[in-house]
Amino acid sequence: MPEQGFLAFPDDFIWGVASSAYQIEGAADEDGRGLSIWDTFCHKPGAVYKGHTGDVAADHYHRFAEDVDLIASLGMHAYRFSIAWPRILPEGRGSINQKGIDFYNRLVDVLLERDIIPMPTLYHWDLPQALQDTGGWKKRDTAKHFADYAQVMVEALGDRVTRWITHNEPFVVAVLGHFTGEHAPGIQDPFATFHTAYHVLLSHGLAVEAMRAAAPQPLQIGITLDYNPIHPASEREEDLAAARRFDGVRNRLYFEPVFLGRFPEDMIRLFGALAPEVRPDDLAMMNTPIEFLGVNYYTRMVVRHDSSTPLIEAVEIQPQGREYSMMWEIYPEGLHEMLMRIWRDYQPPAIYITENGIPVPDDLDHDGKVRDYRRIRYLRDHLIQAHRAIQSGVPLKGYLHWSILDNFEWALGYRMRFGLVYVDFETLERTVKMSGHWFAQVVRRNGLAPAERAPFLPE
Ligand code: IFM
Repeated sequence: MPEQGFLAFPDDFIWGVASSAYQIEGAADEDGRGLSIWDTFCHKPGAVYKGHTGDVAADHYHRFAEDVDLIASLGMHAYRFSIAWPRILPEGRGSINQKGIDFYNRLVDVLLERDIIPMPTLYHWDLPQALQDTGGWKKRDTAKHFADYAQVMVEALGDRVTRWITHNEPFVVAVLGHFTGEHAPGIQDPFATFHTAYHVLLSHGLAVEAMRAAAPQPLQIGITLDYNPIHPASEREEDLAAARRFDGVRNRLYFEPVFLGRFPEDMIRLFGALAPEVRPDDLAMMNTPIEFLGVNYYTRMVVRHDSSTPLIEAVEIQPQGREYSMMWEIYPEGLHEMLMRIWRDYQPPAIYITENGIPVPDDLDHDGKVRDYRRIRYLRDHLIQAHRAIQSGVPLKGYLHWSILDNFEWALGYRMRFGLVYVDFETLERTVKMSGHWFAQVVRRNGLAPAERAPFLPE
């Protein structure tokens, strides 16, 4: 008999952890890896916090077996990692680097030996620099090259890997990479923004088609989209309209093509001459049926009308009296709101939370422990909302925490620690944090016991 008040997850629920190649692998110029746009960006003075780079990162390339042991020791069912395109095709296309394939072969084999489901993401932002040099995601050709790369990977791993994610967070690629320029390739060009989104989404559909054609067995393919509930700062008509526009740029622009086979009309109008020419057969390709949606949730956004902000005429505000992490407002109920809306509006066949986590300025205590109680509270509060969504009928099939290891947080460098496992970036030694032990217990019991739901008290 389960304890009273125990929040049990479905028997087949998949628990896991996530990472991405550039953020943990290091070994930037080893074994024939080509340059990616993040290598170039990180070495640009002033682009990344304190000039940090992913050159070494958590050195996962050399320590992957130890890292898989850690994942196994926490009892995880699945591991979401990404494949570095420039390790496989140093020029982005053409000749294949066998050593790159060998690395992911070894990683997959070690995972399978430990009964951990590999869930690779094909694109987590590290475009080969050679493709950027010919126009990057602004160019339609890049979508075709991505599909070819996806095919290479399915030919290499598709006998053992059945769950695949094409892209991670196309919004970030389009907006942070090509509008604000905070991310590689550091472009600030409104024209490039929608074109990038268009080509990334097109490449998703082309890749799904190529992967299915190359697969030796049926695959489950999905895409990971990030989502923020957008709340108006007030009930004033202009703030409501601003929130609707923000939601369009932030969420609908990506969900509608993938699930409804269209771009939102209001977005086409908003972008006007900055919008790409939309071809019906491209929309059909973006809307290719997939087996699941991966969704990343971190926070909500509260926005108000602001006529001085170009194009969108809306700005994000930080409501008073709320709790914030080092990066965002902590808003667990937004996870439930998001899942309900996605389920109502888009009806994906299955949903996985492929990322959710919090940056905490963790440190080792004198006894070698990392007491990251804030992360435990964050996790607990979000899992309660995930459970609530399942009770409401959402086909939520898994939860993968971001991240397994502390890692390179893009333009914010190593200052932001998201891991369940602490990494000392001098010695590269790993220490499982309190949150890692706590999460392992949730996984073991397949749910949360009442004690874990009560406010967490430091020991
Ligand atoms: O670290 C990132 C990850 O690469 C993509 N999703 C958000 C995380 C935290 O910012």
